[in-house]
Amino acid sequence: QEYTIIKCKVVQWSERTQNILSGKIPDDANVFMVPATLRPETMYGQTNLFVSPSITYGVFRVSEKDFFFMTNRAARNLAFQGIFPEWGNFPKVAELNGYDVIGSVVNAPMSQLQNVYVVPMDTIKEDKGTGVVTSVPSDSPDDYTMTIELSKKADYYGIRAEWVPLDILPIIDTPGYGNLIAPTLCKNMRINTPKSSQLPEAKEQAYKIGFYQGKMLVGEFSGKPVQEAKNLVRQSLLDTNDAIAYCEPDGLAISRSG
Ligand code: ZZB
Repeated sequence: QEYTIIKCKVVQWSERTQNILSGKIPDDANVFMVPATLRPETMYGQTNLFVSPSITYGVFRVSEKDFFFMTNRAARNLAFQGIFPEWGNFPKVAELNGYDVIGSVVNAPMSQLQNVYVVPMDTIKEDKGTGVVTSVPSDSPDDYTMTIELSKKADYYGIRAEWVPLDILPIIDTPGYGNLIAPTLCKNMRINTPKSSQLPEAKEQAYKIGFYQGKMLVGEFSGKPVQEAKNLVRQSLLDTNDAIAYCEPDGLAISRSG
C-alpha cells in the first residue's frame, strides 16, 4: 500500500506528555505526529487526530531537531525507506501511551481548521500505518461515527466536548451523496456506533464513490475530479515538506516484529 504520511507538528502537549518528555528532547525540537493516509486529497477536512489509548508509541529522532511520534513498527519500516539518517536505525528517545497524549494540539497541514486536538479512537490497528490516524468526518465513515461518539460521551472518553468540532465542512461533492458522503452513508445504512459491523461496507462505498465520482470543492484544485486532485494534492504536500511517501510492506518479516 502506498500511503502518504502527514507531518502534524505538535503545537501544545498535554500536561502528562510535557512531564514525560521533559529533558528527553531539545527545547527547540519539532515533534510531528504522523498519520498515514490513503486519501491525501481529504486533508482539507481534518478535524482531529486519533491515537489509540491502548497502544504504546515512541518518539523517534529523524534529524537533530525533528522527531516523529508513531508506533515502533512504523519506525522500523521507515528506517528502511531513507527517513532516518542511518539505514535501518530508528533511535527512540521516549515512550508514550496513546492515553498520555490525548488533549495535545497539532497543526494539521492544509486543514481549514489549522490546529486540531488529539483524541482517542479504540479501533486503531497497531499493525497498520503509523498507529496515528487523521480524522476526516466528511469523507470517512469511521471518523464520522467516532466524532459523534466522542461528542456524545466526552466524559467517558476523558476529553472535553469542545475538542471535537461538530461543524463538519464539505470538501468533496459526489452525485447522489451530496457533499458530506460519510454522514450520508452512515444515515442511509443506520450506522450509529464506531463498532458497527456495517462500517467496512460504508468505507468501501465511500472510497469508490469518492474516487470515481468525487469533485473537489475546496483548495487549490477546487473543481477538479478527485481522480486528478489526489496526486496533485499529494505532490503539493510533499513539495512543502508537509508529507512523506510511505510504502507499507506486506511481507510478514518486517511488519510482524513491531
Ligand atoms: C484520512 C482519510 C480520509 C482516510 C478519508 C480514509 C478516508 P484501509 O482502507 O483499511 O487500508 N487508517 C490508517 N491507519 C490506520 C490504523 N492503524 N487503524 C485504523 N485506521 C487506520 O485504511 C486506510 C485508511 O484508514 C487511512 O486513510 C486512514 O484514514 C485509516 F476520507 O486517512 B484515511 C472511505 C475512507 N475515507
